[in-house]
Amino acid sequence: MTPTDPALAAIRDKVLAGTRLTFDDGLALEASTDLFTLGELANHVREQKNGNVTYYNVNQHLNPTNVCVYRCTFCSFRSDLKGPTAFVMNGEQILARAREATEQGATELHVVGGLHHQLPYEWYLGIIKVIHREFPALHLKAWTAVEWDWFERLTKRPTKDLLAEMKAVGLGSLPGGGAEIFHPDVRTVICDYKADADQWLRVHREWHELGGKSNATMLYGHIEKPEHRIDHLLRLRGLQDETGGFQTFIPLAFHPTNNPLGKDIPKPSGLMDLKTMAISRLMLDNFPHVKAYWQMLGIKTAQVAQSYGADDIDGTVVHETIYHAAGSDSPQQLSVADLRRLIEEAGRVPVERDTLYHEVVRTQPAERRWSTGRPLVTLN
Ligand code: V47
Ligand code: SF4
Repeated sequence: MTPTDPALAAIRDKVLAGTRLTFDDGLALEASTDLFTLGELANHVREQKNGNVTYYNVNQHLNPTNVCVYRCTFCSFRSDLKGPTAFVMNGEQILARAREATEQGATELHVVGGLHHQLPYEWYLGIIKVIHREFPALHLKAWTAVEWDWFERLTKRPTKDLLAEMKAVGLGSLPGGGAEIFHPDVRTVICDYKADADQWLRVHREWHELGGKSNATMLYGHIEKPEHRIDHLLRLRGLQDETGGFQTFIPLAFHPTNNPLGKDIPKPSGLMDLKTMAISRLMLDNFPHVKAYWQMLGIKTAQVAQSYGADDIDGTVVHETIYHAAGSDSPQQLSVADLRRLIEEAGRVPVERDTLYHEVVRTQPAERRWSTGRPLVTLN
């Protein structure tokens, strides 16, 4: 089919020939409103890489504290040290959550939080150590590069050593958070002081050099411009060329509720969500997976995004707080049946994966493992 936007014709030829897209190609994609062609091209790449499969996992989130020394202007989750909503979980609460995850059949715990003013690095290390000791089958995807950079500032020890130390006691992989927008024109406005682009990328490089896998994100739909998004994607593509350690890219739509940045900024439109998904898939030609995180996009857009480059919709999640603090109206959790229906309705084949994309084969229906008595959310 011929693109309705003639500017996309040359890019279409490149994508079909498997030729890498340039920064200027990225800008041309950004400038186009030919959503149909963007989706068609992204879907071509998606199907080449992942066929007709959409992945999901059975996971839970754990945010051990919301107290944070930083003040990212987009953040609705953080609290001051003595703020009325400040919390720090104790060891018992943390283990109880890991136990609940295990009982519900989770293969992964996603552990991230604030950078607490007073807690030492050993507190963060201890969380990984005790959970892994008690529940060794649970994959711990823990601490964003921003947190690792903070641990270095706390301990004055190189992140490389800290990563190796935590790997030895059970760290499984790194999540993709904290990347926001790398370009300093934006980064210094939305999250000054925390790890900059080079520091974020360095932590992931070091983790990859240790043989680990990680994810990457991009926070879009606020004050950034198209050139900042393309710059961000190309920096990630550059590191992936070097290490091959990234598994999944997750574009994160800005949620404007309860944070200073959101005061005059609306939520990104459906068009922008789908365009960003498609452009990410097209620019990140060396990333195996692109995720439509349903908690962030909403269930409906996540379902459609499977035709715009996404081959993963994340998991059951449970206990998500970052997006709910920022105004997400997605449910707190989805059942496995709901996730599978969401995927099948889009004409894809649902495959449960573990964190490292091994297929999970269950000997009993996953649903029977949901035993807490809490009602499960059902898709309409
Ligand atoms: O780094 C914070 C973002 C991220 C807001 O690796 C916000 O599999 C939008 O990285 N509006 C954390 N976004 C979440 C994250 C993530 C999520 C799911 C899966 C994975 C993975 C990683 O959330 C932060 C920041 O970029 N964020 N506040 C907000 N108001
Ligand atoms: Fe702290 Fe993370 Fe929120 Fe920034 S996004 S204020 S680092 S919790």
